[in-house]
Amino acid sequence: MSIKVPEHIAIIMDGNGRWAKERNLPRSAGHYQGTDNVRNIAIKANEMGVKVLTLYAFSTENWKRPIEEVNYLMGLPAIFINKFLKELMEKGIKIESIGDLSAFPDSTRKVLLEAMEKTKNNNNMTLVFAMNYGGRKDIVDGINRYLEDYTSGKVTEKMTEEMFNGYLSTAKYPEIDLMIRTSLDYRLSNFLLWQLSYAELYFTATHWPDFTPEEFEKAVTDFASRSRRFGGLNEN
Ligand code: V0D
Repeated sequence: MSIKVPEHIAIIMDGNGRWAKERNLPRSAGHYQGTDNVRNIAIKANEMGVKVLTLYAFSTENWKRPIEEVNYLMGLPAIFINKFLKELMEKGIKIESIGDLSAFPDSTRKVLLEAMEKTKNNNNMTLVFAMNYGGRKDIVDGINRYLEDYTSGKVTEKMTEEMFNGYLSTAKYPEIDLMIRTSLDYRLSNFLLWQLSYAELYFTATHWPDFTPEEFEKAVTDFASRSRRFGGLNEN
């Protein structure tokens, strides 16, 4: 029997620092290793038929980290793109982003915007990087955009849940089916708050650099069996 593959998966890629500490390496080594793993999991997700993979690369809270660490993180998009853009093109993977890019250094923003431009006609999976993203900010920004539309008369209806989806940064993506968090913290940490309302949640103790394509497949298979048990009447 073929399994029902989730259309949209979101991941909190936690544990790079802990992975490094356990090996007496600097935190940057964990982030570097984590960047390679973004490639491994994205390739696997694409092969499995996932349509959208949203990764929490940088939260609005991450600015509070030591300056050296923030600076190192700012260089990761370039490292990733230089290493893997060719492969993303070959596999038809498109890069997009959510979150407020205006706070990033010009060089980081440029790398991201160029990668988005180069991959925009790729049509297999969309790899969405949540960068300087916060779930509450997404909701409040959506409210303010609605307020503009309402006061300008562009919209006359009261708000509904359906309409509100359209005011979020994720408006064009399908509903999130599965959220994975590595490194065993049971928190949402201000990730996609509204969007995760109905998602299955998968938590694992594995640190992000050690989270293999095989374990990713297991998370997806678990999702498929849970949605068969709790889903509608038409499956089993
Ligand atoms: C660090 C683990 C890929 C979590 C993964 C700016 C935190 C590695 C990117 C990336 C980060 C972003 C945009 C893009 C291509 C790649 C990335 C950041 C952190 C913060 F177009 N990994 N990655 N960006 N980490």
